[in-house]
Amino acid sequence: MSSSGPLRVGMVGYAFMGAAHSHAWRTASRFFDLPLVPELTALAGRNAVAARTAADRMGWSSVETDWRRLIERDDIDLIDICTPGDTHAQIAIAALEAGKHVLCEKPLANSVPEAEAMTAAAERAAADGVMAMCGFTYRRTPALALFKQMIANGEVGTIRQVRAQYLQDWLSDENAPLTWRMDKEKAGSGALGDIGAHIIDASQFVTGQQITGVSALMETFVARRPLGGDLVGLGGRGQVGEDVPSGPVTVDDAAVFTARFDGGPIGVFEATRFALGRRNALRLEVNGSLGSIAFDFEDMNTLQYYDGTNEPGRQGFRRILVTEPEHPYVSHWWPAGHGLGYEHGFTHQVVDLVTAIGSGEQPTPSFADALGVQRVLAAVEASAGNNSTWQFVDG
Ligand code: SOE
Repeated sequence: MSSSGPLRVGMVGYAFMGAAHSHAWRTASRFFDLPLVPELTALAGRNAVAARTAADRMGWSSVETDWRRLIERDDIDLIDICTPGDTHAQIAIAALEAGKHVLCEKPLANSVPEAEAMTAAAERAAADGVMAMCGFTYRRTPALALFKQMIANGEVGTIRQVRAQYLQDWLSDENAPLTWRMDKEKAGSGALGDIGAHIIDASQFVTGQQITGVSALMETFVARRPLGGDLVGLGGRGQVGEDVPSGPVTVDDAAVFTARFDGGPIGVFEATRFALGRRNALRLEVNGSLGSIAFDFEDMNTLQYYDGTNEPGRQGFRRILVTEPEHPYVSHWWPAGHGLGYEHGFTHQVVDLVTAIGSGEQPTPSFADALGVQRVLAAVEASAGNNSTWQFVDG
């Protein structure tokens, strides 16, 4: 594939996700043939000095201190939104109305009405060839992409059960500082929206099925935390005490729920930031009539596969090292066995997005797909707020 010109990107935000996205924009065209070559044209952040420093470090050519200015610029084709959830809707809708493609971090929004407005804007823009995609990046981990292929090939037969966990532990310390990720106004929800959204998307992605209803429990274990956290939410320490200023945690620390899928399977989901010792364990297991597949992001280059059709006495889970050129995305990287990392999912996300834009096709997950996840998040909150009563997913 030969490239037919640049894709000039303007990115809003430059913390953890901004760094991951910048790496992807810089790298994608060096390892994959893309129809358009991404250019890191401008980065927007409110603090001019900090934004300039980040832009220089991450490779952006210019800086704006207001995202609106980014959208006004004629030399920007795509807006990449890496800010907290409370800003997603206004930035994405303004960008789409200005004819800019949009990549928006997950969860799509802080509420279903916002996500619906964004989806409507995306559908209007798509009529003019302007594309929008939500950044559920784990879909682009080769092992999870292979997981989906194996299910589609019938290698587990009829799916009966789905088991999904996203386990982190960075809030286990009650003196870990308060950040925007613990503020409902900014983040929408806590573990549920931040990491639960990933396993909702991943489970629907690999099975090709939608969650239709849930019964949930949510809990906040630490109600107040010391002030002074950074934007990323992973650094610093304080002590909640009489003379140390603290603030309320207004989101969930953990969310668990059972679910039904539209093709028949039942599911169990768990999202927590309090699973001591589990740093980033996004786990997914599917059990079908013929076999099972299991994945754990802490061992992200492998997949466990149990083939129930093997002869008795020879059965057992086998470990597939997902680093072969036959595996999704892998042939563009290193020789077999050399392994990929967290950042490669973001690079593959750019590859898939730019490829779709180049061919005029809708990239996935679309805003409509991400609205579907948002509706599951809302159903989980509604159920947890009503004594775990079964809640159907609207839409
Ligand atoms: C924090 O919990 C976080 O950075 C999430 O926001 C990301 O989506 C996930 O990839 C890693 O953890």
